[in-house]
Amino acid sequence: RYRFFPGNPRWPDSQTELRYRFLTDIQVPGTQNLRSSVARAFQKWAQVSQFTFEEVDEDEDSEIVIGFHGMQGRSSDDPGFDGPQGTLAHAFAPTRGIFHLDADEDWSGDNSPGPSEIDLESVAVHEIGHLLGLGHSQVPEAIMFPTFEAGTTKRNLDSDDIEGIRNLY
Ligand code: TQI
Ligand code: CA
Ligand code: ZN
Repeated sequence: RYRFFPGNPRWPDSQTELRYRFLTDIQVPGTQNLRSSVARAFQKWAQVSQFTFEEVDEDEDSEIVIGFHGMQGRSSDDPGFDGPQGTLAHAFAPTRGIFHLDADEDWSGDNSPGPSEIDLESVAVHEIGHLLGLGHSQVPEAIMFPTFEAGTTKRNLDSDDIEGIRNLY
């Protein structure tokens, strides 16, 4: 079954409109459709919760910041990613609003990933679950189950994910 983070951190009830922006300093091959893949991922959660999500320009205020990172961290408290494979992405619990993608992965922004490619939309749906306050689930069908295979897609919320978000908010 679904889990929350320790202490059940969540976005305040007053904040149902969450804005997000993309950092564009690192460009990654295969991710031309980054914006639409991430927008579709946000829509899955918007459909089953109180939240609405809106992309804003890079120089505007937003609750959520999305960006690629390489092995070099952006700051001293940021160790950076681990190169190809291993960790693909990470996102923090509410209300930090940080969603990083590993720039060194073989990302697929297409409808169907090649055999070794990582489906960006699938990973985004999972990481947005973390951004909203869900930890990992033990239900294998759940988006929040901590296993994902290259070359596959898993883009739709399971009833376990939906129960999780509806119980937190
Ligand atoms: N990144 C891990 C993840 O998102 C990072 C992580 C580990 C984490 N433990 C956490 C984030 C606890 C928040 C809370 O789970 S990952 C999956 C999986 C990853 C993993 O790159 O390993 C997906 C990214 F495990 F679910 F398949 C996307 Cl879908
Ligand atoms: Ca990696
Ligand atoms: Zn996870």
